[in-house]
Amino acid sequence: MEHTQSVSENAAPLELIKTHCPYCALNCGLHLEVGADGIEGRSKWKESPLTEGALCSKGMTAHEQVHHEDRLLRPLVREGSDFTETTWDEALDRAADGFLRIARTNGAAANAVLSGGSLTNEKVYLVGKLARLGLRTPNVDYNGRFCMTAAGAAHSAAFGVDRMMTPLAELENAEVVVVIGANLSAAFPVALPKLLDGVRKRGGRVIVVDPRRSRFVKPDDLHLQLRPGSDTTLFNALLADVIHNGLIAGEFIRDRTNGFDLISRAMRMFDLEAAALDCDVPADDLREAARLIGSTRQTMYLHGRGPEQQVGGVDNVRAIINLGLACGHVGGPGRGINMLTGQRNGQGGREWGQRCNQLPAGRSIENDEHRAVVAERWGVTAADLPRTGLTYVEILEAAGRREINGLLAICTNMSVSAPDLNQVDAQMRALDHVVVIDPFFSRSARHADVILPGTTFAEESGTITTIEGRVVRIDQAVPPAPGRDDIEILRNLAERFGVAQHFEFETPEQVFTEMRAVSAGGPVDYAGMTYSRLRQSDGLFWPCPTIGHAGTPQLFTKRFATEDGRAHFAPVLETPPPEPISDHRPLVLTTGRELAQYLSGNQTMRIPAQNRIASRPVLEVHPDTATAARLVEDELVRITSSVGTSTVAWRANPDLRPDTLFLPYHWPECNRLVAAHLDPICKIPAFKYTAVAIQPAPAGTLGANELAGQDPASVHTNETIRT
Ligand SMILES: Nc1nc2c(c(=O)[nH]1)N[C@H]1C(S)=C(S)[C@@H](COP(=O)(O)OP(=O)(O)OC[C@H]3O[C@@H](n4cnc5c(=O)[nH]c(N)nc54)[C@H](O)[C@@H]3O)O[C@H]1N2
Ligand SMILES: Nc1nc2c(c(=O)[nH]1)N[C@H]1C(S)=C(S)[C@@H](COP(=O)(O)OP(=O)(O)OC[C@H]3O[C@@H](n4cnc5c(=O)[nH]c(N)nc54)[C@H](O)[C@@H]3O)O[C@H]1N2
Ligand code: SF4
Ligand SMILES: [Mo]
Repeated sequence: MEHTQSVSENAAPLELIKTHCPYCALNCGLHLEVGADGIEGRSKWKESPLTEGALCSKGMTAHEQVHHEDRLLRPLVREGSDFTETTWDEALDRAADGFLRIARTNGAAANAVLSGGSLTNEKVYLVGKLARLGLRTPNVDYNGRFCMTAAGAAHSAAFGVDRMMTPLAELENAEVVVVIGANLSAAFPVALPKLLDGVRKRGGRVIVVDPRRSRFVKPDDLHLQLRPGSDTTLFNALLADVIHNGLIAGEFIRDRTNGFDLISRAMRMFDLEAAALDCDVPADDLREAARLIGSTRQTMYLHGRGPEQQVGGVDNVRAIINLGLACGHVGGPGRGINMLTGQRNGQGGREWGQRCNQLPAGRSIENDEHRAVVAERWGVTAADLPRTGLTYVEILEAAGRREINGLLAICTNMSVSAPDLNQVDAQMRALDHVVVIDPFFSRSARHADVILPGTTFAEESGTITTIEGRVVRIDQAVPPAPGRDDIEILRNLAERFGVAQHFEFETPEQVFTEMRAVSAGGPVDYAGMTYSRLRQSDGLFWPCPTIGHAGTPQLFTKRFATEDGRAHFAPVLETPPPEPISDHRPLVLTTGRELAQYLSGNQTMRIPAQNRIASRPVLEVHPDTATAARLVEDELVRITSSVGTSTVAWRANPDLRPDTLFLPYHWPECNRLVAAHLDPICKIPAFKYTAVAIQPAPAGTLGANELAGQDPASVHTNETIRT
């Protein structure tokens, strides 16, 4: 651990611990100021990579969660409808016994693990290992299934791996930037909006593809305000126009890709005017976008969850990739087709084996060579490793059918974040044994039999892989308040499952050393990274195969990671939503982020400064739509979908399409409305498209603002759960 010192107001020396914000994948660097009483504040880490000391309001207050009065400090076990405190040993015994009993009676696959992309790489690795070797279940998946799997599946198929291909600082060399379904002002508020300003100042153009005009969009940008769900049609139209006007990169296509002929033939049938009507975007704007994109090699694409959280999520991303590849927008300065990873460790979270189809270091659980390598390095036989299991929503659905009976949930809060919460509540209730590991009592924890107090970012060391694919370190600032950390909890469970020999780690660094060895030669290679190299540098980008290797910030300069070394085109067509808008439900509800809150809110909703900015869900409605629906200012609105009804506050937003509504997702009111429709390839839920109707809420309806205070599910303290 590297320590520097600073002086606090009363002149007592404070230790400065370098770390990274625990919320979004920008992983802004910061210093925690540690004194005799623990964390006393935070200060700038000016030299931190990419973000250079800047923080959004969430990062400024993130440390307040560490010593928060709501922290779970002692394990809890269910006694009837209450929880009582107990010892670690008793809670761990009860947690493990429940799973062992279920495995004996119903088979190992009747237990499942759901985890999260906010865990450090070390914990992700141990979660996957515990599921496969300890519980011996195939059914382990993580909340990145809700987030990065459409982008991941599309990029892996096209390029061989799924990581941001061009570092974000390269935006300084881009002439055109295409932002597709990403709300940079709310979701990536540091560094990115500023980098886009730089592009504009140099005379470059920003093209935005989004049904909503967010704050980062400027008047001179070209905004294609498309019909929700129509990204594939729109990108096919751009590709057809680029081909028609001879703006493709012929040499690049010939030397470095395959499958273009098929695409090019398919695109000949494509009519831009018809596509423009279909997407509800002016045809001239599409032509202008195609001309801008195709006339420079320096075009960079940034795609967020807008096109991805759809039933055609993977195809939407492939349509973006087809266009970028045809124009040669990869493999060099100022260009790249970049996915914007979301959670703190959304990148590492999908590399280290907590996905149902994956072994560590991006290896496939169905590939016999990959199985053999991991089995050998784990000291087991390949036959011991389970095969592909169910994905997140499928696990919950299997619980509802009582095919899965035991659930270990670490770092995920399904009872706010999964689609169709009415069903999720029933599915969670149908489980016989639920163990939750979380620093705070979550809405999901209401269903737990055992709650084990989890670790906050300041209480552990480890590594995180940032949005760019840069592996960075976090250092422990204070000891874990509950007395043990997540890694120790996982080890304690492993001991009780009889596999202690596979979990003999005293420190996170020892876990990382094993991970490096397991990753050597794999698709995601960390072998050349050490904790001290990570600290001495600005972090290292994978692949980094040897100690002397400088890491790989820019991917695909000469070769793609596919077997043939080429990038692959794939023709795609728009997938219609299973429940399109109709006379009955004429509006599209789309959902997403609020700047001040993070995901299910279980951390940020406990921080007063964040709640002052955003304390309840507020539906955004175009003013014409509000008038047509006779909504009344300052009164509530009732939203009805095919699966649920929610009553919330609303406000007019002229920057939305009139047929589209936007609701921030951080409160349960949102996912009560969203049905569990999944992309058939990657099983991401279609969070961005729900057909709904709105009407003024009947007078006297209990509004969301009251609910947030009263619903015991929304925010818990140690006090409320024991009474
Ligand atoms: N403040 C804050 N920041 C966060 C998070 C947070 O919870 N709070 N979460 C982090 C995580 S995990 C993630 S994944 C990222 C998400 O980051 P983003 O993807 O940037 O955020 P979202 O708000 O989900 O929505 C993305 C955009 O998609 C648009 N959209 C909706 N439907 C469509 C469509 O059909 N096509 C297109 N092209 N666009 C559409 C919406 O209007 C919205 O502007 O944010 C990260 N950052
Ligand atoms: N309608 C709609 N729904 C969505 C989305 C949307 O745009 N619209 N976005 C989706 C996306 S992109 C995502 S990423 C998912 C997120 O879905 P969730 O899995 O619900 O994500 P979090 O709210 O971060 O839940 C993490 C939980 O783990 C705890 N935690 C945090 N760090 C740690 C740790 O280190 N150890 C332990 N033990 N616990 C920890 C937190 O307190 C919290 O309770 O939600 C998705 N749901
Ligand atoms: S939430 Fe994201 S942008 Fe805000 S400080 Fe944390 S890492 Fe940076
Ligand atoms: Mo996410």
